[in-house]
Amino acid sequence: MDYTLPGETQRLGSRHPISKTLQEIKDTFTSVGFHIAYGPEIDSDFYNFEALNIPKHHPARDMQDTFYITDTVLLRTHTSDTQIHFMENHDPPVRIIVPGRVYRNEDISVRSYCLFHQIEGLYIDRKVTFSDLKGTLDHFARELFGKNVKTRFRPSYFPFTEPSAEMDVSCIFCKGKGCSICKHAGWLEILGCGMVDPEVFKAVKYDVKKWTGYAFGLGIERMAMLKYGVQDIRLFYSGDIRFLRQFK
Ligand code: 2NM
Repeated sequence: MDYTLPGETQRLGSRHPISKTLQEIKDTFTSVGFHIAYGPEIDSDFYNFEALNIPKHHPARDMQDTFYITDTVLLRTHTSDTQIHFMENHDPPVRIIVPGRVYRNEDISVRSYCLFHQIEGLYIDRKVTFSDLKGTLDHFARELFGKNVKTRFRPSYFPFTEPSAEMDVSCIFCKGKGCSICKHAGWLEILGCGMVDPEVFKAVKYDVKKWTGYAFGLGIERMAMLKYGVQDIRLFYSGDIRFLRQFK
């Protein structure tokens, strides 16, 4: 035995940036009282579309956007399907987030991939207001991007919420001054949200006179790209060890 020989170095692995970002976002919501719910990635068009007030001829239902397994069975395009399952099996109040994989049949580019991760949140109780939504999502933005970040809400549209909004944060790269990443807007869009449409409550047989709620959804890859300055979404799925090593 030659004790003077150099030892064999052990290479430590590192957690994937998507796992890290997911964990961080889950922690910020569980610390204010949300529970985590999981559901199937293969689901029926009732849970993925119908119960969410997405009508039969909506473009999102098109073969071009959704991977169908049969006429009525598909790969979920968002994790809201699991919120429908949850509401069917639990009476309000509801405070859940649903993390998971979702699938979209889109052209692959630096911004979009056929598979990505989402977290959607759902909060239902008596007399829930848009202020409750703003307070919670403001808190979330500051936890994730720092306490000096500013937020703004812009009106938007989703079939399952009314009113609906998109939330922006002041650009974390230029502090709102304008740069190439925020396309000189000073703001970055980070999530969609709104007050749950009564049509959704009807689909799960909740009393629309008694219950109100808010919901939101965000893409993990997008958050991770902003947080770590990653320019191409495909890098997360490349398995390239040189990319992954940077997240030690
Ligand atoms: C979003 C934006 C706004 C949403 C709505 C629901 C449900 F199940 F309650 F209807 N879940 N998630 C929602 C609302 C998702 O993603 C951009």
